[in-house]
Amino acid sequence: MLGLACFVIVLRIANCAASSPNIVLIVIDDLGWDDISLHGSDQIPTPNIDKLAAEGVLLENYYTQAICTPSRGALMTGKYPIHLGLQYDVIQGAQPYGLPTDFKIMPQYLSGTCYKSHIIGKWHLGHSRSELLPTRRGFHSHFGFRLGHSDYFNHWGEESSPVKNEMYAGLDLWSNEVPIKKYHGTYANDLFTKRAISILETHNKTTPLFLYLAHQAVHVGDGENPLQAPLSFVKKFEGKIYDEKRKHYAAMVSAMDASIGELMHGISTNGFAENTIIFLTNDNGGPTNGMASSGSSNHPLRGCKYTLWEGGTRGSALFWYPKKLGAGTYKGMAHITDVLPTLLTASGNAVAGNFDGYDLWDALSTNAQPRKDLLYNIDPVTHSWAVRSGDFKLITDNALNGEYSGWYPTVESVNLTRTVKCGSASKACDGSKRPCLFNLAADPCEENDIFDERPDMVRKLMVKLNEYQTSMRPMENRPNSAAADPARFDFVWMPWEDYELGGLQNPQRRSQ
Ligand SMILES: *[C@@H]1O[C@H](CO)[C@@H](O)[C@H](O)[C@H]1NC(C)=O
Ligand SMILES: *[C@@H]1O[C@H](CO)[C@@H](O)[C@H](O)[C@H]1NC(C)=O
Ligand SMILES: [Ca+2]
Repeated sequence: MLGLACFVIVLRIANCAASSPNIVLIVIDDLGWDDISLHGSDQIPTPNIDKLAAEGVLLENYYTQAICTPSRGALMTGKYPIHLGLQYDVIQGAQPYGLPTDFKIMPQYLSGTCYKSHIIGKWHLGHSRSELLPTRRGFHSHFGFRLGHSDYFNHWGEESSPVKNEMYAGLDLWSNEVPIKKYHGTYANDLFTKRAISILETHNKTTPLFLYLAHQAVHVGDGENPLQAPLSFVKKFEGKIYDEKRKHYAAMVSAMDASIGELMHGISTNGFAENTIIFLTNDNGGPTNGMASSGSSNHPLRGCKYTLWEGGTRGSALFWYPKKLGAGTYKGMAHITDVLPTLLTASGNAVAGNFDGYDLWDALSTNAQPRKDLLYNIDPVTHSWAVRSGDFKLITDNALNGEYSGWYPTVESVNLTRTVKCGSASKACDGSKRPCLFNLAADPCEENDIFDERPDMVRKLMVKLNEYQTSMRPMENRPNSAAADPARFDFVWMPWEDYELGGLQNPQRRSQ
C-alpha cells in the first residue's frame, strides 16, 4: 500500500492546442460614438476600422462602463465592477489599490491551452505594488504604461498628490517591469504599433497568441496641449476642420486608425489572417463638450464619459473572424463583460465561470439574444445608477453634478447620415434629481421620459437594482499616498508599496 502511494504520479499535461485561434484584443481609449466613420459621420474617416467592421460582426447594441478602470476590470474578468470593488472612479497615480488579485483575469483563463499573452499599452488596473501588475497576472510581457494617461511624447504621467493643487509627475513607460527612458520624443502610438508588429513577427506558432493592444489613443495626453497628434496627421484636417480642438482630436483618431491598418498588415504578412479573432472596442464614451480638453463627440447620444447616459456607455465594438463568423451585425444586447466568456468559448477554454457576462459566441452567428438585462453601474458615491431590462432603461445620474448630461452636437459636422437617429426632446428628464425611464428602442437618445406611463416597468427595474445592490462588494478605492511620489524614485512611477512592505530603505531606482 505504502509503495503504491509512493508511485502516485501527478501528471501535469498542459492541454496545449496549436490550433486554437489567436486572439487580438484592441481597446481604444475614450473614443466617442461620433468619432469614427462607422456610425455614419464622415468627418473623421477611419477606413481601417470600417474595413474590419465590414468584414466582421458589428455589435449594434453593445455597452461598456462609463470610465477606464471599471471598464478594463470588467473586460479582464467578465464581471460587473460592483462585483470587483471598482464601482467608483478610476485609479489615480498615487492611489494604492487595484483590481484585487483574487480575481482570475483573461490571460490566466487562456493559459489552459497555453496561450502566450502580451499586453501593449495601457493597464490601469493597479500599479502601487508589483502583485497588481499585468506581468504578475498571466501576461508574459507588458510594453506600455500603467496609469490612466500620460504624455504621448515624453511618457510622463502627471497626477494629483495628497496635497491640494500639488501634482506628482514621473516616467510611466515600461518594458515588463523596467522603466524605459530612451523613447523620450517618440509618439506612443508608433511605439505600440511597432511592438505589436514585432510580436507578430517573432511569435512561435506552436502555441496560440493572445495580444491585448490597449491603445493610449485617443485619450487626451498630459501637459498644456493635451490633444497630441503627429503633425502629418494634423495636416490631413487643415482646411477641413477649423475648430482647433476637433482638428487635433481628429488627427489623433486618424493616427490610431492608421495604426490599426499597420497591425492588419502585420497580421496578414505574418500568416495570422486565417486563424485570428479580433475584438475591437472602446472603453467608454468620449469626454465631450470640452471636458478633459478633448474634442470628441457622442452625437446624437446623450451625455458623455463618466455618465451612465448612452453617450458614456453605448460602445463601438466588433468581432472579426471571417473564417467562422462572416460579415454581419449582431443586434442582441451585449456588454463588455461578455467578451471574456465569449472569447473563452472561441478559444477552447470554455469554463463554467462565475461571470456576469454571457457567452455570445454561438449567438454571433445565429443572432440569438441570451442577454436580456444589463447593469450599467451602481456608484455609491455619486449616487448614480442605471439598469436595463429589454429595451427599458431606468437611470439616475448625478456624476459630475449632472453637468454633462445634455446633448452635444459634433462641431462643424454637417453630414447627418447616421446609424442612430433621434427625434426631439419632448419630455426631457433631468435625471440628477429623480429616476427617468426610457424605451431605448424607440428613443435611443433618452429624450422622452416615460416614468409616469410605466409604473410596472419602474417597479420591475427597481427590484433588479435592489438585487444587484445586495451583491455589491465594498469599494477598493484608497486616497492618494505621499509615498507614491515619483520624486522618491528618480522620477519614475514605481510600485511604491513594495518598498514599504519589504521594508526597503533606499528606493532610488535608475531607469534605462
Ligand atoms: C517553437 O516551439 C517549439 C516547441 O516548444 C520548439 O520545438 C521550436 O524549436 C520553436 N521554434 C522556434 C523557431 O523557436
Ligand atoms: C454624407 O455621407 C454619405 C455616406 O458616407 C455620403 O454618401 C455623402 O456624400 C455625404 N454627404 C456630404 C454632404 O458630404
Ligand atoms: Ca477611457
